[in-house]
Amino acid sequence: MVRLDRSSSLMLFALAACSHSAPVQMGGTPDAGAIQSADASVGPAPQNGAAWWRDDVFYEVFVRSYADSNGDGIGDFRGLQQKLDVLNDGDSATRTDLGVDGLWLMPIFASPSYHGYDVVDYRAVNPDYGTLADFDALIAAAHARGIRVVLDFVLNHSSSEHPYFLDAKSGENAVHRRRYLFRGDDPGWKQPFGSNPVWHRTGNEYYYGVFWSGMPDWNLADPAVEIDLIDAMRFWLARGVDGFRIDAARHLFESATGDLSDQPQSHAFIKRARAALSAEYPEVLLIAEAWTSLAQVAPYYGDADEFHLAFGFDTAAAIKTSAGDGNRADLNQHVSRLRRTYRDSAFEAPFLANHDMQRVMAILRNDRAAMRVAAAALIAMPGTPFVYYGEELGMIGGPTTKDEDKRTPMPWNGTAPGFGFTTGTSWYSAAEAAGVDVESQRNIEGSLWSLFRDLIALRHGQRALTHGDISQPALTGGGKGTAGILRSSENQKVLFIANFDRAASAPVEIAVSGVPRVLLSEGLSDAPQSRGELLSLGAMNPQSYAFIALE
Ligand SMILES: [Ca+2]
Ligand SMILES: [Ca+2]
Ligand SMILES: [Ca+2]
Repeated sequence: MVRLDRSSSLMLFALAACSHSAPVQMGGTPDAGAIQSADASVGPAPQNGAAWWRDDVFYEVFVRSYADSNGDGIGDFRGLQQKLDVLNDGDSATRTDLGVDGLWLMPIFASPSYHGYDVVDYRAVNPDYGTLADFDALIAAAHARGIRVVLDFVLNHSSSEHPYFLDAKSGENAVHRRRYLFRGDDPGWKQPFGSNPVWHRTGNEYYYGVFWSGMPDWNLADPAVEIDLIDAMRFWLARGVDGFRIDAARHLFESATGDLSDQPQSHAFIKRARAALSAEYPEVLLIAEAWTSLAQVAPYYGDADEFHLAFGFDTAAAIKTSAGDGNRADLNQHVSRLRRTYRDSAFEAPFLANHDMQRVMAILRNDRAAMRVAAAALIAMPGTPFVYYGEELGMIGGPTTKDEDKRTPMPWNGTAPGFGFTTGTSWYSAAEAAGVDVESQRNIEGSLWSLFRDLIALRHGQRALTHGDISQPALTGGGKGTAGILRSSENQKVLFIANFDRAASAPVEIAVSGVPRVLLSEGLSDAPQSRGELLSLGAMNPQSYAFIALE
């Protein structure tokens, strides 16, 4: 029943780029309970940092899996640098690039693991990925194209092979003993997100590691640890890095009684780190990985003095559920909660999936039409969107739910065995379906890659999408899959309307005024008609959507 008419329905009209400078208020209804702000007063939200990211679309890269420049089967800095022109060539007039303006690099520091989330040296790059000079060259090449770069920073824990931990576990009088958490007995605490024990035996004592024994948590209450880690962040900022994605932000501190998430000391730590870093680097961007519900993520905003952005895990779930089920309910309820919970909806970093999740296309069971509506919904959301590498191709990933299968090498062409990722033997192999590669899709009209490019270009040209408030105008008619989101800036309104259903809807009317102009649409059967305070869209085709400017 999937009808996907690509022949005539994709329209894109790029508008002139908007100003990037003026601080702009975000609307939304304050909810003092959720924000936990001392002065969560009604009115404009404060400017939360430099806010350059509000115009940007980010792209998450696993360097090991992106592009291998030297044939050793491992992606590296030079490989990524060689592919930058596919991501953004620095020329807004060309359309041969995806147009993303931010990169989040998963951990690149020295580490014994393939993923890098257990660091042994916070000031050294993983030699698998190249040298520090290669890294510097990558940052310079990214900046030359207008791409900013944020690094994954694992504040919560180190590797159990970190020299400080090797020293600390040697005994009570070790020099670095206080940098980690030891005790003589196991209190029996379990992970807040799982059922594994968090105290790990070494000799006749125990150390704390919320993820596993290979990742001992730092004792962040130790001033030497705080100074060291913030200094390590300075080290990378001085090299030109634009910010950090803070891993496991919920678990920085833990209470003496075993409450292992969202402790007040974690908030205080981030405020101190931000104040210290912002004083020297006013444009720094700090992004929270707080993998929890909207209401529990919201406090990480602080008083616009804590994180600048937080990933929208509930947003990801809502979009995927609505697209997968063909039902608007999840997205509608989520947007309503977002409006009630966030004083500043620009705090959101919406996304569809990341390296810890099964890929979107796997969740959507390879329904490419559902994937396209999901991508459009992502671009309609407030905040700063993130795309996970390969999402723009519809990568499925490997066949299992293990982490490596969520982080498989990027297919650059359809030629086995390396698929353009490597000329050697890939560190990990998982073949995608035919056509799921860059060469088959880049600049091919109708491809998912081209849709992502067009959606990103649309967003860049519409201030209502990058800076606008979000509201949910009343919708009549339609069906279980029809949803409308209105984004409004000072002088611009853009309506996103979708039918997630795999069946056509009844005629739809939505309570917005203005002369409609379709900016980008897919599968829209009738031209939208303004009828006073209502916009009439006619019956909507299965899995169709449109972005409509109201002028
Ligand atoms: Ca390599
Ligand atoms: Ca370009
Ligand atoms: Ca911790």
